[in-house]
Amino acid sequence: DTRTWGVIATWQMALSGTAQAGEILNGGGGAGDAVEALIRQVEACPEYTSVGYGGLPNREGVVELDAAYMDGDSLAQGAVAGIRQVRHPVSVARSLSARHANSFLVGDGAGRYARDGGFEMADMLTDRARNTWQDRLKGTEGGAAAPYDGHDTVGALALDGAGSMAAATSTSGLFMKDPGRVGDSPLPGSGFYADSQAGAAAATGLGEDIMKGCLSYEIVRRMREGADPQEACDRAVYPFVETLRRRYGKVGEISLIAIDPVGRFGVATNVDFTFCLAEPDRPASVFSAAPDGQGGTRFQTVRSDSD
Ligand code: SD4
Repeated sequence: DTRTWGVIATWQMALSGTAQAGEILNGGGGAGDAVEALIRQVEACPEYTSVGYGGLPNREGVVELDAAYMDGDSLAQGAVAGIRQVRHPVSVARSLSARHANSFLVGDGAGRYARDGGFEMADMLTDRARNTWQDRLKGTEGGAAAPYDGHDTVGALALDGAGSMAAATSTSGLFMKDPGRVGDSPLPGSGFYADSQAGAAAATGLGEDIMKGCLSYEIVRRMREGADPQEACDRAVYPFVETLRRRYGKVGEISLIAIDPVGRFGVATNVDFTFCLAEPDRPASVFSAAPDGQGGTRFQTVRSDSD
């Protein structure tokens, strides 16, 4: 029996995590372990200023993190939002997914659950992130709201050799966000969704706009109805970007990834986007994607793990 497996994750920063997830899956490990390991690698790296340790703070200089986990077999979900001083928010989210109720916690309550549960606590603000924040404050003195940048969520989707799927996300959200602001990443159906019988999807970009279309659920819904992952991504994302432009008047960055129960992948984006994937005959590799301007997506290989 040569069941397939696959893992896909948002942004180039997920490359080494994707390689690790690939090893887990190739060795017969589960989709949940694969996405958690992938995301923990990105959370641990201080160089990545949009996830976990080293993530950029809110406008008061406090790092508030959002993360989620979903099991595609049981549909169990766990999430945290605005959690502070926790080393690995994704692991807290996964732990919460074991609960029938009280599985999505915010702020102090999320922090207390993590501390009481023995999760590693840490000061998540690096000197580098503090300096970036201070520079931005100076740059906007007396001015309007600070511009947003450096806000790349890691989203990961895996299919394991037993046919199970999982999704997970982790982010520090928008740099200079208001205290208490929550993005799409911990919200089921917007930032992520996984159903082992239909497929899985995850998002990165301006959460407020991703939420308007519940885009991760929308993509999974289309796969359930028979679309392949690329078709599902293209048809869910590009018309919606136009809808927002027309009805709301503007649209932020939106990028989605997807995988289906036979290991096919899909991506749609309205920016220059990078993502990583690994599958049995392909080592972890980085690809770039961009809209082709005709309702579809253009791809390029950037590099592979072995380069
Ligand atoms: C949020 N979706 O908090 C996240 C940020 C992000 O690329 O992914 N930016 O809205």
